[in-house]
Amino acid sequence: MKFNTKAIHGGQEHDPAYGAVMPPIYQTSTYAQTTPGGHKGFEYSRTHNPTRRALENALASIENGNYGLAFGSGLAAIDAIIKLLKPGDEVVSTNDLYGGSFRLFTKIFLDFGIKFHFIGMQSASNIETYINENTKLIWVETPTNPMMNIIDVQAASVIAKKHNILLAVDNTFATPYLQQPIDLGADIVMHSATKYLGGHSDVVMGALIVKDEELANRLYFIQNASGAICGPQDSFLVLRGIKTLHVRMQRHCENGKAVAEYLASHPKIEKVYWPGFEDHPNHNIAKAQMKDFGGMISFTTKGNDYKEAIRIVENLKVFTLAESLGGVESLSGHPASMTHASIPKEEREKTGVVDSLIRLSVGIEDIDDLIADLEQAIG
Ligand code: P1T
Repeated sequence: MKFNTKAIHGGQEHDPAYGAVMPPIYQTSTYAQTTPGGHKGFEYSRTHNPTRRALENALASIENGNYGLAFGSGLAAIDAIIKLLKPGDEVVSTNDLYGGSFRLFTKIFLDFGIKFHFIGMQSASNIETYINENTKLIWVETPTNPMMNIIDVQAASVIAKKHNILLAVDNTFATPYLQQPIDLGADIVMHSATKYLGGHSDVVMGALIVKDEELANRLYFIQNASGAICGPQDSFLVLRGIKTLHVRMQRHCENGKAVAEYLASHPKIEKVYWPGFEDHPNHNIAKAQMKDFGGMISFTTKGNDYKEAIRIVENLKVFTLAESLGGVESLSGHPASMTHASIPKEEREKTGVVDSLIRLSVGIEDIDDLIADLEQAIG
């Protein structure tokens, strides 16, 4: 099956009870047993739920994995990955990543004896410099949030395999429509399903997809034992979202390109970060590992003027100033004070997250209205 068909049918069966085309929302915590252990495959909804299972099967299908796991948030999914590790283990992570992932690593797991190296991965060979006998995981986000850096997943996977280390890729920005990390050699794909997979800004959810059975079983164990699962209603909503992922992504990419080009030609804008530009440092890798360049764009104001950046986000009307991304509606954000506020100023400025940086999640509205909104807001 090709991707567009998988988005709609992948891993799905019609409901065995009445043939419902969409899986019912099994809003139940438990399941009747005829005798202890005598049940129909479901015992308790932390462990399994039929609606969540339908979603997990869809997730596995669209990411070309064998196993999907859904969690209560993207951070809960990352938390489950790090719980594969033990005190003394080390992680090599990209230094440009979602602020909440950085906070989880440094404010929670550092205290559990796990060491993190935050490094620039624009040249994947840099990863190898930080690998030693304690390294157990490479953490990649590509495109990165919010600087839109591109990391070569295939090159990272060659290094991971050489040293027998797990490679996890946060595929939230790209989605499986644009990029399939398992095919590029990743062991674990992670999503904030809150974003493009859900697609309608109405759910908070996380997802993991893996190919290897043993790794899947370790993660299922953590999912059940730690219990950070999502509910059936949210599972239904994300499953519904996935069914239009391919058409939404097409429009996100089209609108994203038009907005990036508009901003790049604007005299009041200093720099636009978008991997579709030929002069983006890793444009060629983006072209090779992604189908298109997505709808996320960051930019700075001329002269790196913080007040000007705030004025612009306050003036935008069609773009709503809000945390999050990946919904049908366009959003703007100020990473330094919002999504990346938990990264110390000195650290975030090293990667380019300066006070004049604005991030846009370009939605699927009419492009003329989006450009007109930017025009009136920037002036
Ligand atoms: O918000 P949650 O579903 O827990 O997902 C966390 C997360 C993980 N990875 C990436 C790349 C993310 O962008 C996020 C969440 N990001 C935002 C809320 C944001 O506005 O950037």
